[in-house]
Amino acid sequence: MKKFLMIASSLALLASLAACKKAAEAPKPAETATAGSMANMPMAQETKRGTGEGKIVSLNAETGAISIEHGPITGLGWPGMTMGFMAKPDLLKGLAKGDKVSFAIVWDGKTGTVTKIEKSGS
Ligand SMILES: [Cu+2]
Repeated sequence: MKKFLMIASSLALLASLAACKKAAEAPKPAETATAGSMANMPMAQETKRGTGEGKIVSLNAETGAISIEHGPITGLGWPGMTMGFMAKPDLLKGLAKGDKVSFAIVWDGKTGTVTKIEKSGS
């Protein structure tokens, strides 16, 4: 009987240790990719689409280069930052430095290309 109790208590100890370890593990960040074929594509050479909001830091209407101070990019899992994108120059017509915009981009792993951009009211 004594032996049984010892085994039982050491099992309980093991179980509590296991529970401790599990609780201490950091939660994994949630997968931000939306369900569908895109999420199953290999990371390399993957083309991803994202949308975000931000403020135009600079733009060149001739080359289509645009720099946006943007918030988190939905679909790409990017945090907010300031970065440069490329766009068809026509897309940038009517936009100016300082404008708040909402935009959509395609990311090919190296370059973010703006596919849609418009002034956001707020
Ligand atoms: Cu960025």
